[in-house]
Amino acid sequence: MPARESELPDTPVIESGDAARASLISTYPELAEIVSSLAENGYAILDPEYDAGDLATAEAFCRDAVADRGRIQDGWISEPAIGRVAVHQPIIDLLSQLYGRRAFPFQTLNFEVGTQQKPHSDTYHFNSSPERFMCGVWVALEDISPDAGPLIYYPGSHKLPILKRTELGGTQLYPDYEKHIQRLVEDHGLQPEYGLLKRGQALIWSANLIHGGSARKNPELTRRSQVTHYYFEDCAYHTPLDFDPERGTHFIRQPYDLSRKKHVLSQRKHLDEQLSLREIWAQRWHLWRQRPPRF
Ligand SMILES: O=C(O)CCC(=O)C(=O)O
Repeated sequence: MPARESELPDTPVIESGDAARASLISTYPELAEIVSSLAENGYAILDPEYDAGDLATAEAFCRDAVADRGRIQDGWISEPAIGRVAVHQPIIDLLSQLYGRRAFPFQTLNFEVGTQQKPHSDTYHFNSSPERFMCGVWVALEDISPDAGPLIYYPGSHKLPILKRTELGGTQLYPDYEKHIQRLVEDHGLQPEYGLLKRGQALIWSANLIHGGSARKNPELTRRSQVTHYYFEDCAYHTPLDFDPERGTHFIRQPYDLSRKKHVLSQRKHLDEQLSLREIWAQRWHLWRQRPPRF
């Protein structure tokens, strides 16, 4: 990892030019396949060798706690095994190498069944300045059946320009965004692939990769899984979805770094905005809610 701030890249290494990626591969030859898959397709599948006990506990959490609720955000607050999957050091080290800045997990989601979530890019939910320093790591907690509504993603879509909230027409409600993404998929002739992962495998997706949950062909089937969202050090973090068109400002996040167990301040040098009152209160609420994780 680069030691000094001045050496930190402005673009993730995997999304930089050939020279940066070649240099990464010459340092870590074992990463060649992952690097080229992320660069070309915007995703990579691997086995990060999670602890078998943690996978079993996280799966049981999906079965018992998530169950009918569909999803639980930040299950690590009550279940340490979920936190341990999120802070799994080999994944943090790998992401840090692939992006050129230290990665940190800031949110988990656990699912019992397929989400059937419409296609979207995480850059609309969580973006950064410099942009694209965010990714998702989706972990199969059981073997995923094609009929269970597996993850769906569109290889290559991460190369599309990042959509700005102001580019959306209409009332700019979330369904307008989803329609816009559907049009993009059709206009670009993007072809889907499905995440038929085996238990313990993980899929890394780039911030701008279009993905979602496919149809559950067999509603009896479970699709126990965990996704952890990661940001990278020394950026500003924001939520484009909550862009304030009247003020022309982003909603700035102060994400909680699960690996270091503290909030990370958005770096003001990357922004020319002031924090809104809402953001200041959101920050205080997060601090109040913060409790020492047990993992
Ligand atoms: O697991 C899924 O079906 C989708 C998850 C997802 O889209 C997300 O976490 O951004």
